[in-house]
Amino acid sequence: MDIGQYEKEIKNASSLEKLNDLEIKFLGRNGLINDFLKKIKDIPNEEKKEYGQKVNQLKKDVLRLIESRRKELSGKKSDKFFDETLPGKQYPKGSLHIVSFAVEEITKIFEKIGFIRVSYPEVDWEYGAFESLNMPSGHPARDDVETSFIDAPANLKLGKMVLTPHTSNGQNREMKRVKTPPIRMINISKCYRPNWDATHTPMFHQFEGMCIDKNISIIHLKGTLDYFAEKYFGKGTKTRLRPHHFQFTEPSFEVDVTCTVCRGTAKVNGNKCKVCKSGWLELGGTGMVHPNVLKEGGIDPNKYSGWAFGFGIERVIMMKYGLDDIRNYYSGDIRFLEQF
Ligand code: FA5
Repeated sequence: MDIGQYEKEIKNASSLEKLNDLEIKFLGRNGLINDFLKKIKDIPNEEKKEYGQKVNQLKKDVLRLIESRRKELSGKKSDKFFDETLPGKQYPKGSLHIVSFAVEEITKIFEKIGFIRVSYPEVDWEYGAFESLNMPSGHPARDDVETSFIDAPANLKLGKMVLTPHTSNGQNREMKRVKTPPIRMINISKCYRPNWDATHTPMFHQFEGMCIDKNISIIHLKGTLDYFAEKYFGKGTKTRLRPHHFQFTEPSFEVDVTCTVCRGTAKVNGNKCKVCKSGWLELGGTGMVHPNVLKEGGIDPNKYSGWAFGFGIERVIMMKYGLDDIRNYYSGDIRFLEQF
């Protein structure tokens, strides 16, 4: 049981592979040191204890020598040729989802002109989604936005719980949060409506702008829409307002932007533009905040006025990149998503 014999062999091991072989030879199940242990049964009882201690000590010493030689050999440069100039492995890079990216882009555009990004609940009371917006219970305008109700007890004052069909539920909450104008809000959130086709998904996102202060007029609204259209869709994009009806704005409009494909000319290579047919694409709804909505938010309509708009994020992305089916955004098809 002389350690010297082991030490010599271990120190002479010229590679990690050779050292591994030695480890098996000395310490393996059928190795030399285990052979000593197996022989313990032949040792007289009074010597067994001392014999066992010696074998254990030998085992520890051999292990220590092997580990220290292993460290020396690992630090040595491998003899195998390694080309350091070869390019490394390329791991796929993740990126933001097309909708998350647009949310960030839109937030930045509005923050530059002093709008504050907020996010209000996606599950709200009927009060927030309708009553506070001048749409009392039973009003036919409520049918314009089909609503999904939550199976939960109703609140006596606030009504049933709904999955918000639009971000306009944030208007009343923001007025009550800020209390005294000026208010410049950009509310971005998920919305829910039971639709499913190339331009409608049951879950989608809206961004709702609202500006309230003294002497705010449609001029400010138009200026803000033009600013957004140029920043988001590109220089030269124009907007127009078409009369419309919303219960919570008066007057109300639909906003169009010049088509991103034909740049408002309605023609591509001499033919009618297939995307817009008219030179214009519909962006969403807008208008001057109705006096009843201001009152419900605790704001005096004789002192303050304001405007609001609500646009679909999936739709503006569609318009910007000329996409034809928003269901692709949520199909989970990486080949579609990694294009953006
Ligand atoms: C509204 O939701 C109003 N709350 C907008 C508004 C706000 C008007 C403030 C006035 C003042 P509308 O139902 O038209 O309006 O929806 C606005 C936009 O949401 C649509 O133009 C469309 O871009 C988007 N949108 C609506 N439903 C869906 C859907 N199922 N999937 C994807 N986008 C949708």
